[in-house]
Amino acid sequence: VTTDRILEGLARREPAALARAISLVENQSDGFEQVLSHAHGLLGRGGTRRVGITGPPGAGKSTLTEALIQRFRAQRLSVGVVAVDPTSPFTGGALLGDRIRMESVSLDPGVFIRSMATRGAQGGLATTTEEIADLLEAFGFERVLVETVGVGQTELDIARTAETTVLVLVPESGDGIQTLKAGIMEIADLYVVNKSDRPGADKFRQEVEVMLGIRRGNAFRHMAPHNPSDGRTGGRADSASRLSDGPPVQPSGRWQPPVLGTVATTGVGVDELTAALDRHYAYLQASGMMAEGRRRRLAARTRAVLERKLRRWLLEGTRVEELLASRLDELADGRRSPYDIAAEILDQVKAGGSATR
Ligand SMILES: Nc1nc2c(ncn2[C@@H]2O[C@H](COP(=O)(O)OP(=O)(O)O)[C@@H](O)[C@H]2O)c(=O)[nH]1
Ligand SMILES: [Mg+2]
Repeated sequence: VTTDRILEGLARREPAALARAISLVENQSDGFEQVLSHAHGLLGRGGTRRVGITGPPGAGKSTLTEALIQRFRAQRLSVGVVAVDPTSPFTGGALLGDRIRMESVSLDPGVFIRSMATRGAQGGLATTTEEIADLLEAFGFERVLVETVGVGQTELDIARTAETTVLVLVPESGDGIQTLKAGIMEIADLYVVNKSDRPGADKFRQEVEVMLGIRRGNAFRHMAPHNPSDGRTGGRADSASRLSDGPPVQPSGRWQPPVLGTVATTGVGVDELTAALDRHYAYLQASGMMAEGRRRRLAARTRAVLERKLRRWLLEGTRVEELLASRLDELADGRRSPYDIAAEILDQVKAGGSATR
């Protein structure tokens, strides 16, 4: 019944229904998959573009997001935003801070901003975020921005659910170069050195270009540029002397991720950023990567949904918990191992240990 009401509200394009649908998905409440399945039928029609924005805390992602929203609105494009915030008692205030700073756009009906807590979404955060982005697209937003905090695997997974991934770095973050060395740089399609008003920005940007193999430099000559791990970003240039101002697509036809400088607070470089987003979108379409990426994401999504269903069934639809409880003594006093018991439980479940109801 609730689900039907939400679906009706969505059909009438009521923001309140959208907010309820998002909560339903976020909490995986009854009927959430029904809403998502319905939304799925509305995807891929309006030419919505999704952009993931990630980077270390304080890099200026939210400020840049706001600047992008303003650019898109100037082009009369509607924008939906999902901001994934880490939920810790120490950073809980960040949510409110973001909301206040987003004030310039928050009263605009062409803009919908949703902050999402990371608490509780065990392991499925990237999937849940992508599903919320689906809801925004199904609702009709023409640009969907996904902001995540951090440069760990989870954040990258989230950012990569978008068609274009932007990694925001800042010159003064000493760990910037550590980030590069850790090899996570390869995942982005666009690199932004924000706070380019700060000293050392040009040098930092050049260092990033050297790390990506775009520019020949002295600083990291001893290190081999990273190779693409998944072919998504196209990896390093054939010629290390290529400058970032050169063509974005290499002779081999692969995308060369540009490194852009921005000052999000004043809007410097934001036009160049939107132009680079357009170029990347055009590249995705012309190269066939868009269709390929879509197939890959659909397969990944189906696997994730299947895993989620299996997990739920295992814990709620079988006697797993009961069997585990009955073997806890043997486990606790060391007679048996968790592996031994897990194998036994799985055997029993497979043999028909479905719900005892
Ligand atoms: N000097 C300078 N400050 C900036 C710039 N962009 C953002 N900031 C400031 O950096 C702080 C963190 O920005 P925020 O967008 O919240 O970062 P986020 O954590 O990455 O979302 C805020 O005080 C911004 O005003 C910039 O380009 N230059
Ligand atoms: Mg932020």
